[in-house]
Amino acid sequence: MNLTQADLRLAGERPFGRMIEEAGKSNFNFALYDTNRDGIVTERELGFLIIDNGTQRMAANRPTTPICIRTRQNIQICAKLALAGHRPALSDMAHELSHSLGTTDLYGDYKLSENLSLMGNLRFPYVDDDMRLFHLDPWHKMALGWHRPTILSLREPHMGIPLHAKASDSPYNSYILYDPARGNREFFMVEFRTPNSTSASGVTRAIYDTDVPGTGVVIWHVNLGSNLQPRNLAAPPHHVPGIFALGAHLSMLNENRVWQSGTTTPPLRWNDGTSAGGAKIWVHNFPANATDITISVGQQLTAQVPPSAIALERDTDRPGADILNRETSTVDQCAALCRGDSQCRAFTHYHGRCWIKNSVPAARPLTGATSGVIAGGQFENDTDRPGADILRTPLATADQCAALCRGDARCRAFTHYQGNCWLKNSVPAARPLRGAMSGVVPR
Ligand SMILES: [Ca+2]
Ligand SMILES: [Zn+2]
Repeated sequence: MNLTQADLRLAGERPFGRMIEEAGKSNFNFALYDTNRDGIVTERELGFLIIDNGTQRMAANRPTTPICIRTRQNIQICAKLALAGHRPALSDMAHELSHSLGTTDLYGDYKLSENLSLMGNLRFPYVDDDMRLFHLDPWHKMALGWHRPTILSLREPHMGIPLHAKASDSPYNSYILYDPARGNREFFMVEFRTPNSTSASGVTRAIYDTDVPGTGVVIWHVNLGSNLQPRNLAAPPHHVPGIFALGAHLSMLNENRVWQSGTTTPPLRWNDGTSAGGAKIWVHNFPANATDITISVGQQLTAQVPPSAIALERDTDRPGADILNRETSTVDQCAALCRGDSQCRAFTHYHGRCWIKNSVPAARPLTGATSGVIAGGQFENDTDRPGADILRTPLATADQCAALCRGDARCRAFTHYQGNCWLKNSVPAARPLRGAMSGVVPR
């Protein structure tokens, strides 16, 4: 046994080396856990949590390597070991055990992840036997292979996205918001956190993420290095971890970073200060005991047609259905005129004049004319249009639901609610429904 106390201890804390030696001498059958039968037990095969009776609340994770321990059964232990005193916080033990799986600390001077990730500044070293516990941040869940988020581009608006706080894995447990031009090392992750959980009997109880400080959306800014591990942001004299939860502004540092019902973020910004396309995140209203909510992402968070939803048609006229015509020098001005009129469904710009239309007349070739069709119609927030269903299908966003309706000649209206899309062959009366988005498609 070459291992010495000095190999493993935190400065003068405890005889880690002795504890591990003793474990190796025990009759515990480590060979049972050498699943790939290479004579070595690693942290991929067995989790080690060593609790001593000498220290109180300290916790750490130390590898046995480069020196490995040889056990009585002539098996080597070359593993990461979670170490704890006998009265540590539960979160400290979970934190140290997770290091054996490869998690990374997200500490920082501003406590940006405090109480929102097991890897943040969440520890309670001054309280004996503290039982508070939080989930890992969504990046760690993804990195560990526990969860696959839904990926959305910040280049397009996404209206009415379902977001689920459920213990079971769902594609709507978190989203990655990214800019294709920016690559895969800097992006945002969005999740819904709540201490509530709906049981089979429908009773809301605090069993999921019990001690998260508030109910709402947590927005993570993720910065990775070339090894795709969190890259700490050098901002001397302060330290900011590579993954941190966004507050509304700097004055919110050290405050609750849960975005509550009905709140809207300022435009998201990248670390170099540039705007992420002006995109904001809008948390739709939700009741206090919600476990499923709805958010939207985009520049315009009101019920407006997003500018990108206009499909331009070159050398095309759409004669008829005119509600207004006016001189405009550019197609953009004509499109803006249409967007600014709630009745406008299409427009044609020709020889410096703009016609806006309250329906979408048939297209005809006309050299020099540019037409445009409003793709989406207006979204009706928190609105259901029950009945007249011709199709129901799971779809992540209300945008996709609207597109499905536009592509189906029978469809006159749609409702998107909790990740499902209903298409309707008439326009049923509107009824309020929190989290639902409906729309009427002009035909
Ligand atoms: Ca092995
Ligand atoms: Zn740690």
